[in-house]
Amino acid sequence: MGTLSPWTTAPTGFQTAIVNERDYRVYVKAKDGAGNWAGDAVYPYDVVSVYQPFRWDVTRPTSVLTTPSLRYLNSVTSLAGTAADPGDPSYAAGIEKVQVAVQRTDQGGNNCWSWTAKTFSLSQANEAIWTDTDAGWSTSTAVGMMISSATYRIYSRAWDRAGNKQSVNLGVDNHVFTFDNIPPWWRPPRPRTSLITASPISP
Ligand SMILES: [Ca+2]
Repeated sequence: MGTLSPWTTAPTGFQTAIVNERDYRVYVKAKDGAGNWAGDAVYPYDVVSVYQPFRWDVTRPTSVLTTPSLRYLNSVTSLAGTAADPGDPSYAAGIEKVQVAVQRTDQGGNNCWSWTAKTFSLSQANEAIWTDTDAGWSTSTAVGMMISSATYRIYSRAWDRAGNKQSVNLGVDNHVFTFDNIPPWWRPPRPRTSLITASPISP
């Protein structure tokens, strides 16, 4: 037989037997009809060994928003935060990317920001509400996103390099703030008109 491609195997219990956040190697060897072996190593580090290394990580990463941090704001130019892949620091896969979504909570219906349409027009179940942030986990707010007196909820979602994504409870996990860039209204009081009419005092 010339080739056997692809070959596959699915050992029972393999996935539950391996330990989270550890490095593994899968070794392979093959023998032809004449008895010649390839990859027939006696020990794992034999030079003839043929293997594929991988790291097993099934722990979800985390992220939090740090900018903006206040409840009421009159300027929001960027959304930024921090992210981490918890667990054993020597074996956790590490952060791949962080995504962010913006929701207007003072308006009902489909109130999540569309990064392409530039409107609050998507349902929170729509994956298009998420946009990738830059490597430093920040993204700029878009023109038309921040309207005075509107209330916003910001979500962040981290992914690790093993493909685990942060679990986000939409409508619950969030940072909420009210945007207001209109100065408060104030009018100086007018002098009261005197109700007392002066009259000459008779002697
Ligand atoms: Ca992880």
